[in-house]
Amino acid sequence: MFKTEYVKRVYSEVEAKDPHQPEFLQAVREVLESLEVVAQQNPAIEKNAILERMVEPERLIQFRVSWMDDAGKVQVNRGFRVQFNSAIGPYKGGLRFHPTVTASVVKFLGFEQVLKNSLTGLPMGGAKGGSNFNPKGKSDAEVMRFCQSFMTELTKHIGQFTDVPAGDIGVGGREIGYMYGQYKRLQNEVAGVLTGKGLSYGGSLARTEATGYGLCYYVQEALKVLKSDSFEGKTVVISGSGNVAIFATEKATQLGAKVVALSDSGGYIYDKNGIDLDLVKAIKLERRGRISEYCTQRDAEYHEGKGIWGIPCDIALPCATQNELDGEDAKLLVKNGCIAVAEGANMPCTPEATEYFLEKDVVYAPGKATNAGGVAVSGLEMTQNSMRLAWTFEEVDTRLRDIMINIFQASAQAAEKYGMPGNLLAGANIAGFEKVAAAMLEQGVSY
Ligand code: NDP
Ligand code: 2IT
Repeated sequence: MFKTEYVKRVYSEVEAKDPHQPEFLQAVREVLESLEVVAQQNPAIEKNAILERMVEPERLIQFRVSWMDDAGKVQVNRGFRVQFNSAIGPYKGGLRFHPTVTASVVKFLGFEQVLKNSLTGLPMGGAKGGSNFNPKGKSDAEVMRFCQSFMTELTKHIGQFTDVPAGDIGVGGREIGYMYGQYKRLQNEVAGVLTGKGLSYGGSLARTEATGYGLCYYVQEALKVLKSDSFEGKTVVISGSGNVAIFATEKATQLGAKVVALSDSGGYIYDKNGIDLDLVKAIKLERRGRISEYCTQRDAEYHEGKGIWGIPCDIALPCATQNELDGEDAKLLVKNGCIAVAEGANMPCTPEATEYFLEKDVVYAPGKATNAGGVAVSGLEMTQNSMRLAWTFEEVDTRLRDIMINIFQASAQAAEKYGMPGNLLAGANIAGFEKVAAAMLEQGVSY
């Protein structure tokens, strides 16, 4: 609960304006709780209505996306782009294609993206977008027609110096390619307007791996500094089996851990011998199949539904979606000896789970810090596009690792500075906020 009148008022105004946006309210509440102490010590924040401006997006665009399916039927979806904050650079953030996408979901993601992008140290503002379009079960031709229609409207609002979208759930290389092709045709211009592009037309090496790898670099550093420990010999449970989960599995394994479980929205697999990642890649990346198929080829268990957090592990990496790990799951993990939880997904832990981890002294790190490697390498892709150069995998990967270590250090230092040592959640929120707030103050009452 809030302690100061100022923050209490800011939150209740958001609640009154957006009572039907639970995900957005959840994200705002968590951040405001961390920033209360900062606002108390810096009167310029209240005087210049910085928090009021932070919680109000600069622009929210909603649009109709009509397209024709393979049967010749016209389908209608809803598209969004929220351009949340441009204080430190052009808007930047992913696009999500999933039936659960609403204004609330894109606003929570855009709000978090502002602080995440700030933490990377690169000059990027925060944005997010997407559609309630469900790519599952659609043919490539249907996905292409949808993407072309989506981009026909989105193109009016983006640009390499304005807003640079990328992927997120349901948006990978295939979708980025179709959208990029349409942008280029509409604008008659070759520009780094999307990131996560294919390597043959301006993409960056290591962007595909970046979020999962970055997550593990952060955890490795946190374990080293806070516990004099590492991934070596640890048992790891990872939820999801998409882009983030797959490359988190790859890096955790390279760092000496054994990943024993992965999931999708249908259920989870448990392979006590350690996940065979080549098989997962073949199922998920090549065939767009279900994780249950793993058990037809390996001696492993498949369980329908949730329940993945009941598997005993040392380290848990939720990499699927928001609110996938609740208070009960947190209790189970701690009871089974889990020492670290780091978020590959955005807001995967409920507030009850987060609170429990902090209370029990589990190393807990929030997504806006731990999954920032994806957008960081997107920022590096923008740099390479502007320079008309392509760096090697090693060069990008080294920069990624440095950025993740910096994010851990900045978060730990901010937590320490405001009297909450070891609280990497508050630290990330504060470190991300300080730079954005300073930029907003210096630029006056513009937005
Ligand atoms: P993908 O689409 O590649 O994979 C998503 C995975 O999560 C799939 O296994 C999917 O299962 C599962 N999933 C999605 N929605 C749900 C749901 N409602 N319930 C249960 N499982 C679900 O997405 P990414 O790997 O790219 O993204 C995963 C998370 O990481 C998201 O929170 C995203 O915002 C975050 N993230 C992604 C970044 C990136 O660079 N891609 C960067 C930073 C954060 P199924 O196939 O059954 O739907
Ligand atoms: O949540 C995220 O940070 C992403 N989906 C990546 C955004 C990006 O612009 O690369």
